[in-house]
Amino acid sequence: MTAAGFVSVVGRPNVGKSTVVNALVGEKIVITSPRPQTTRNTIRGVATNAETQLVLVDTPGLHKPRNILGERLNTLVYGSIAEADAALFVLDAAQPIGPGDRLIAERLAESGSPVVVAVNKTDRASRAEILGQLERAGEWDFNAFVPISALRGDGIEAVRDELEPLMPEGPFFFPPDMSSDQPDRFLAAERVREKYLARLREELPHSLAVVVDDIEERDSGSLYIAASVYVERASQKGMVIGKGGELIKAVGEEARRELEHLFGVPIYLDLRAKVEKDWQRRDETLDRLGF
Ligand SMILES: Nc1nc2c(ncn2[C@@H]2O[C@H](COP(=O)(O)OP(=O)(O)OP(=O)(O)O)[C@@H](O)[C@H]2O)c(=O)[nH]1
Ligand SMILES: [Mg+2]
Repeated sequence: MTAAGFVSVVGRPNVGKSTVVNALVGEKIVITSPRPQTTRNTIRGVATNAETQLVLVDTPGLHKPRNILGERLNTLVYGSIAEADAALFVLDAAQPIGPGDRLIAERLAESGSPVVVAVNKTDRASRAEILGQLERAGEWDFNAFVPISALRGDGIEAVRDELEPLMPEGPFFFPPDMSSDQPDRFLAAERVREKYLARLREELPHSLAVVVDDIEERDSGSLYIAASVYVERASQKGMVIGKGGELIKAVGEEARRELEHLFGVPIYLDLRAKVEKDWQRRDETLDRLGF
């Protein structure tokens, strides 16, 4: 008999949720970055063993919303918790448990779902910090508490071992060799955004949205992908293009290489910068950009 279920991966921004999802899946399917609020959608990654399929739902970091986008993201997370069979609550080993973590813990407790707590980034914390964090988290009435380093892959098996028995018996939701349910256009847009997040400073990353407008197979077996890079103000357009088009070219080149690896075919990636005034604050643009 097989078992399969959904695991909502939740926590504050930047604690490493997406890195944990990639580690569990064993493949990079969601983007990560040192900037908070990298993840903006609930993205499913699939990790299948002989008997059990975990459908991991990566979520945006829960935070105090500053605009409609922020409110929509938080609503997504709460919805994801409600729909899941279990939650994986990720904490940063080196950061004290704060009001944000306590709020998430309360919501999880209310949901009644089983919860596994992962204390992440142990490679960056002292032994005392890790033990302290496990002890404080241990005051919550959750199922298991596991120290991990998602970056190094430490503790990932232990997390799997804790999650698997929590999955209900039943058939797999996805074919066992499938690692993500995301459409190619979304994966492509996210890779472009990730390359920008790595290169842009402070507030600009939050103003960025990437949309794939066109994706076509060419006769030669290659893929043609056209994507728009949206910013919120005319003054930001030059920043994403760079002097003489240098930045947009470099980002396009890096994203193209990773996408060729991901899709296994030659890729032609065409990037255009566009201004969409205050897109994060308007329902109409949020709908159109796919949030
Ligand atoms: N040292 C160390 N860094 C880590 C570890 N896990 C994640 N990181 C880094 O922490 C940063 C944030 O990781 P993400 O996986 O993007 O975090 P997230 O929780 O998904 O962030 P949001 O989507 O913005 O909420 C990235 O720079 C990761 O490389 C870890 O185990 N050790
Ligand atoms: Mg993330």
